[in-house]
Amino acid sequence: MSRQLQARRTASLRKNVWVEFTQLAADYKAVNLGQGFPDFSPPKFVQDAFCKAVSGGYQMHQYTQPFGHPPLVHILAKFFGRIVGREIDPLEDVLVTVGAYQALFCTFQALIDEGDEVIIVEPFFDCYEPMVKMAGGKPVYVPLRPKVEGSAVPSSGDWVLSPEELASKFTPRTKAVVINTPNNPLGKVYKTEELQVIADLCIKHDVLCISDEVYEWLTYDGNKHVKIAGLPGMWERTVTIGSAGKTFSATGWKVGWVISSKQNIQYLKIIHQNSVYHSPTAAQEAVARGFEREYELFGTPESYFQQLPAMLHQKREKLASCLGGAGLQPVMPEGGYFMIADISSVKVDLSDQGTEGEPNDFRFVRWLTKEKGLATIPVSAFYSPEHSREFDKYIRFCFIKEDATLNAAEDILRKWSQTQ
Ligand code: IK2
Repeated sequence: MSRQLQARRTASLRKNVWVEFTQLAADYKAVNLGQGFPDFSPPKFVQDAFCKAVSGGYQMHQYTQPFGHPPLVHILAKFFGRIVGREIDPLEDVLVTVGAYQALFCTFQALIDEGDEVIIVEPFFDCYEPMVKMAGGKPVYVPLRPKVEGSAVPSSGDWVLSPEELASKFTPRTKAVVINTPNNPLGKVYKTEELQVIADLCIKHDVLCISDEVYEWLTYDGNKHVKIAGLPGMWERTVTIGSAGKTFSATGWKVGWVISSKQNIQYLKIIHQNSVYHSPTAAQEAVARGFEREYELFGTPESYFQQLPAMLHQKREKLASCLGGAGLQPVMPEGGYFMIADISSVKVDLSDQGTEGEPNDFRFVRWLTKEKGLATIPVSAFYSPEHSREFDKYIRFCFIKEDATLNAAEDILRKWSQTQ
């Protein structure tokens, strides 16, 4: 073909970090603390619900309602209505999507126009940037920065936004701000006061807030997840995104959702019905049953939303102690299932791990995977090119892994520290 093959919208997009590093982990059969998925099964009650759905008659194998399987939209509306303390209309205020990925895609496609500016708080889940660009928007970045350098046990809570810096990013072209709480990769859980600063600016400048809350149940040490949509004046201007993959440890099911006011959701529906039409029926059915159970058990020790963070809390402690032992300074996450660690005190020769000028963390992660058999993710992939150099001294570990996997990682780190 002699004519231009590549559509312009793909031309300025960066290489996707998951493609290279997931393949590298597989090629080197590394202990994988890289990509964020559990290496264990989802809880039995949702697995049983899925099996029951699959053997439950022809309807579960056919199309369901395009904007969400009826039992799922009803329970999502009931569940989240109780949390935000308002009536949520299951048919107008909820859209079920193919994972949170497609929820994000629909949001940017439906609400961002050519030339709109979208403020993205860094570090950010990497797909926000290409999705904004594919919609014709312009990403504008503002980083969380650690406020206490060198504290004994650095915490993700020490990473904060400067209200002045954030305010300076708003212009008449700003259409939306994107936040992620609990944050991937940092684990920061925004406090109400921090969300209020963002909310006040959104209201002042008449801007939307896109709030990615896929790790909402995973908080530690008494930190509480707060929904910005629940703050005064924010419901109409907030688009809240969730994921059954993260909620029920079933990332392969690809069920996600968006909850917002009808005035926003109506436009997301246009993108959704003209792209994927709906998320698989049986998976939606199983997620609905999972939420129905959790609705009844909410706040009790039997609730999976209590049990999963309790289990992850122990894994977080285990990982933090073995990283520290190997000279990698962890930043203790308040939420989510990732931990970043500072690699600056580790001295290794990275000269043959990629091209000169590439961020240090990319080269370090290649070295760690190939030479030590431990797969992780470079943190600068979660930053814009303008800020990535400032943060390329960190790598990310995923701790939603079997204890056997974490033990294998601990062994690698222990042996390595003995040779340092
Ligand atoms: N939003 C955030 C913040 C996510 O972390 C994810 C999933 N990412 O996990 C991969 C990793 O970081 O290793 C998503 C959205 C997408 O969620 P879903 O799997 O429901 O599409």
